Amino acid sequence: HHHLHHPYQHQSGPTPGKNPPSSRGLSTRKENYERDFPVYKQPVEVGCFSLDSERRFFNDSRQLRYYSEPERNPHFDLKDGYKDRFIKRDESVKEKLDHILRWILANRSKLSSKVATTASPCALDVDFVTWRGHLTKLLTTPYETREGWLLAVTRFRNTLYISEVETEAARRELENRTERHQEMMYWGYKFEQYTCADNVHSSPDPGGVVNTNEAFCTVVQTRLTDHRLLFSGEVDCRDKDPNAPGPPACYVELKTSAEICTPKQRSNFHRFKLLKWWAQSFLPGVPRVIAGFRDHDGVVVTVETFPTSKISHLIKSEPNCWKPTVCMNFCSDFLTFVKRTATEDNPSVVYLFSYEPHRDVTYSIHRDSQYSFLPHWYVREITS
Ligand code: 0WD
Ligand code: CA
Repeated sequence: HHHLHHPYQHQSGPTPGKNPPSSRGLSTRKENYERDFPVYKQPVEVGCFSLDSERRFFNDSRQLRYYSEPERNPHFDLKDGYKDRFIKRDESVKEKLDHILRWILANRSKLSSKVATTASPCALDVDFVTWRGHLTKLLTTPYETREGWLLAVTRFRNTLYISEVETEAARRELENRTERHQEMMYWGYKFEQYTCADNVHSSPDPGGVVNTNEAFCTVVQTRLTDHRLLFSGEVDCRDKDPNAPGPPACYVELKTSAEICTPKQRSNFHRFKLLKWWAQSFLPGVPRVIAGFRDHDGVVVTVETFPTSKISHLIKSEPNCWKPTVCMNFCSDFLTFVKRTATEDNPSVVYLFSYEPHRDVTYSIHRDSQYSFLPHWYVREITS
């Protein structure tokens, strides 16, 4: 094991094929990231988009739903409708950043202070474009001991685009999902149907069809240390009250989780699940996570609210628990590492960053490969 004071190992510049991986990695050891909390600007919503029941893109909030508070002990049956009222998104279609890129093209004027000229290489006034879910994975990396990740990065007009690539292990897991596991993945969407209404004045319709093609996504801009970020994340619903604060403060994240019966289950919930919930909602500034705790038979027995800002205090009693500062400092240092590494500005070049549990982050470089992800329609439109 390494004993480094700095998260970076010595880097002798990108001479592909010559450096062994150990000489150009980024440490993922949590001890290296326990410093002051980095600057993270309050996230601002700059737009939103919707994906309809056929996964078509709309530059508006038509799929935004309204939170309808259930009873504290509702007895929602999450199994209902799995066989006959469920339309599942085709997971074999890899959408990469396409929806975000479509949003950028439709809203380009909002993202550039300057009039685009050939002399100005910075087409967008941001350093990174990605999904919120990819950033969540980065935040939790120093505590992730089970699953690795692959992130493809392309520098184009001085903006770095980050898009996930499915790992071999994830693909195998997807293939080997049991019938029980498939059904359990439906439970989360069914909980949304019990608690979300289509309009301010309507009520949830548990008798309807659950269609996982439908989504409402917020697009937020913020800054982590010296990294200007633009990312999008799916939002489950918003506060019904018209006097509620504006987005993202009115947004609500819905979760389901197994009910907690033993001290061991409680500790695991704090150490693993609350870390993921906190990271996901903290990034876009979603203030509330509402959890439906279900029994082994898929019936929600209690509903509880977790204010995002209180989650990190809740876990302080837990021995060797996670720390928000470690998550944010690792993410900031990873983005610095990406900026230094992905230097060639070329839409068909991919820098592939790889994390395997208990290892450093390493990278490899790929030209015109299967990993290229910026579509021609985007490159053409941005360049013209
Ligand atoms: O291409 C990819 N590798 C991915 C694409 C990975 C993750 C997401 N996506 C896309 C999809 O277009 C989806 O609409 O991202 C959108 C959601 O993005 P996100 O908010 O950045 O993702 P994340 O924070 O991981 O998940 C938020 C919600 C999930 O809710 P829970 O409560 O389980 O965290 O988005 C859903 C899910 O409901 N979700 C997805 N929907 C479609 N495709 C996916 C996915 N791959 N992953 C999570
Ligand atoms: Ca959710």
